[in-house]
Amino acid sequence: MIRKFKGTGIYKKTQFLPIGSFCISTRSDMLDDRNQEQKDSFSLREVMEVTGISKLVLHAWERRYGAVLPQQSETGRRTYNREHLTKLCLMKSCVDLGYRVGKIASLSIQDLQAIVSARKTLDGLSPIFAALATLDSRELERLLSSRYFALGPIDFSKDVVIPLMHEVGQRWASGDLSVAAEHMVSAIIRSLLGNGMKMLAPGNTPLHIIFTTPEGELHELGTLIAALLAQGHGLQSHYLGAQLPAKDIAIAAQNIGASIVCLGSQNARSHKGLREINKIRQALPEHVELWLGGRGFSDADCVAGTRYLKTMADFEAAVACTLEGKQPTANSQA
Ligand code: B12
Repeated sequence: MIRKFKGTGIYKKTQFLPIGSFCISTRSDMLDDRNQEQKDSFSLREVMEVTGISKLVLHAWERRYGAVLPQQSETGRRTYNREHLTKLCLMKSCVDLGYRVGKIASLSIQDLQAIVSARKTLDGLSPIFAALATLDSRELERLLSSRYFALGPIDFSKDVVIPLMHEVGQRWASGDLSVAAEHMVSAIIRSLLGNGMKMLAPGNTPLHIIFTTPEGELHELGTLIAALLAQGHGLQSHYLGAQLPAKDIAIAAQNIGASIVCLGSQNARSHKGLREINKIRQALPEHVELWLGGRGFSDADCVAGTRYLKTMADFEAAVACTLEGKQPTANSQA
């Protein structure tokens, strides 16, 4: 239900998004679309109405934590600006999520937004974790496939797979998720992402890029996602599976006519490190670029003639540069 707050152009929405065991109010999201008049000064009463924070609590947040500093008239009447209002809305959402005011009062609007949206993403994943807890593979497959078909392989990778697998890793490390559950979700995602390569239109540029992981590295989902992204950008992606020996990488690069070989790693201890990367570099012709993607290569980022790309954003930027014909900045030191 939405009702207009008399004379202000502000609407109070008495509707909350039920998210997991918490309720995140949609107040801060509402500010922009609602206030077309671009009003930038709000009375205490308006702030209380929009944020749902009582006068007592609001004053305590200001006094004790310096959450916002509204202008005060000689008679003590407070005037808040839009930034104050946004911050207070976000703070209220965080408090509803269980955060202590003392911990969040000094955060910026961007940081508060990040907390709220990370929580929303995570709560959107709660049916998936419920299926994982009971090892219900049919339900898990249904939930993941519906998201995959709704979003398409690229957005599914970015918006579902990366946050989901991160959380799987956390829960697995803390013993809250079984190894069987982690294997189950990895297998389903592996199969969906593999299918994604077929779903995407083939690259429309003459650039061929091959993807694999070095021997020992079983983590392949990040590499598969990179292959999908590259294809989405118009490169001709070839995903060769995980753990390809150096000499076979070189043969594949030659047979395919690849101008880039991209290796992925999510755990530095899984592969043989610098020695293996040097071996692969030497096996490849000089004109073939060697890109190293993922956190597992943070130690190998100094190998001459390679390019280290820590995140998917780094990878997409490198692809964009390549397409624009800019020279990549390969490492120069040995
Ligand atoms: C799924 C998984 C597995 C699966 C992999 C299945 C598969 N088919 O890929 C299996 C069961 C095989 C596995 C095994 C192991 N795993 Co594991 N695994 C994971 C888990 C849960 C998810 C990994 C994943 O796919 N994430 C999705 C990717 C896309 O996200 P990301 O890792 O955050 O990657 C980001 C960047 O690094 C980058 N990126 C990643 N890859 C690539 C590739 C390219 C080309 C580019 C450009 C960018 C890029 O993009 C992402 C977003 O920016 C992680 C937990 C986690 N927090 O990541 C642990 C994790 C990676 N595993 C870990 C460990 C310790 C292991 C084992 C050693 C466990 C064991 N005792 O046996 C073995 C090692 C096996 C081996 N020899 O490789 C640790 C690594 C710790 C570390 N030092 O970094 C993690 C972090 C878990 C943890 N919290 O401790 N694992």
